[in-house]
Amino acid sequence: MNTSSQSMGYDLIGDVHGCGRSLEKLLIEMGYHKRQGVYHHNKRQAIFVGDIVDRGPHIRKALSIVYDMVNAGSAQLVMGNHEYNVYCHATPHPSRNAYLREHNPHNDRLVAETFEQFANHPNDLKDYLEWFGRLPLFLDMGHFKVVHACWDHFYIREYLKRFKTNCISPEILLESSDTESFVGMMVDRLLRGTDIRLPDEQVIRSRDGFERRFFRAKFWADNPKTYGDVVFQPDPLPDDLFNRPLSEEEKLRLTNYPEDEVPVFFGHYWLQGRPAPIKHNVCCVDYSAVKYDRLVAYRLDNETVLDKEKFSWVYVDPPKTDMSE
Ligand SMILES: [Mn+2]
Repeated sequence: MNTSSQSMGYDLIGDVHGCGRSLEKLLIEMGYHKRQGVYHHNKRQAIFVGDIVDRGPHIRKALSIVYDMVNAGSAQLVMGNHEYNVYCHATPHPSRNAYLREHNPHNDRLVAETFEQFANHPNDLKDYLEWFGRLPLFLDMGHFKVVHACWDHFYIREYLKRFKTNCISPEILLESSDTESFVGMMVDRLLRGTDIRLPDEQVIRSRDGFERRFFRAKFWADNPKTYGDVVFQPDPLPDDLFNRPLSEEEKLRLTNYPEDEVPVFFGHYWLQGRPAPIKHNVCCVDYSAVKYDRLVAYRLDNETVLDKEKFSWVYVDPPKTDMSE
């Protein structure tokens, strides 16, 4: 892991989700330019928090920009749950007659755009899958940290002890397909965050049409007492659930990010509106680009207290007749 270049600036870029044209606009706006066909910046490096794929109209373009930048050293990418899903959806289990991730209508739907857009480019997809199989799950850069959804000290310490690397591998991905295994639980925690099951078999329907039996919870809540203290998702909880006390068991499932830690950056949570840090050391850079809000970057220098003036963004326009994003 790179801790040597504290003088270099870093641009932490939120979930792209196939908004390839908007990504290009954001990079140009931040002073990146093409050298031998690859975007780079003389004094800065881009760090993508994952979820380049799925949902949006220009997934191939987005992937090729990020892949080329990572290979040239002008960017880094941590794995998002969508890269994980695509990899596991496409990879047969070596000993069972199944894929690493079950094919069913819900799972198929989540990865549909990616496979459709690569239908005529199978070799490119193969290269990207190979790459996904070796991505870092998290980055500890010394003066800041990056993960797709949840920085969990316990899992990350254990992972480093066990595998001596921050990267995933095809072998580890195979193990993770057993959701009860250590790696299965870790991947779920880091890439999807903590969640709490709704009591009494309740179901809420989210705005994107999926039925949810869980709600997403913060990993930075201090001493939370109720569901309302930890809920962190675009869909609000009904009042009775919002005020419901957390059980001791539910509290144990949560994790916490200490106030005195270095800043942590992540995506995943579909924020909207004008970007701002969540806390002085906690920053989500996912502002719902693919739902026509903003593709956002936090431009980090050496500050330890994050500043709401240090975001850059481009608005993502709804499609017109020419299919622009
Ligand atoms: Mn996402």
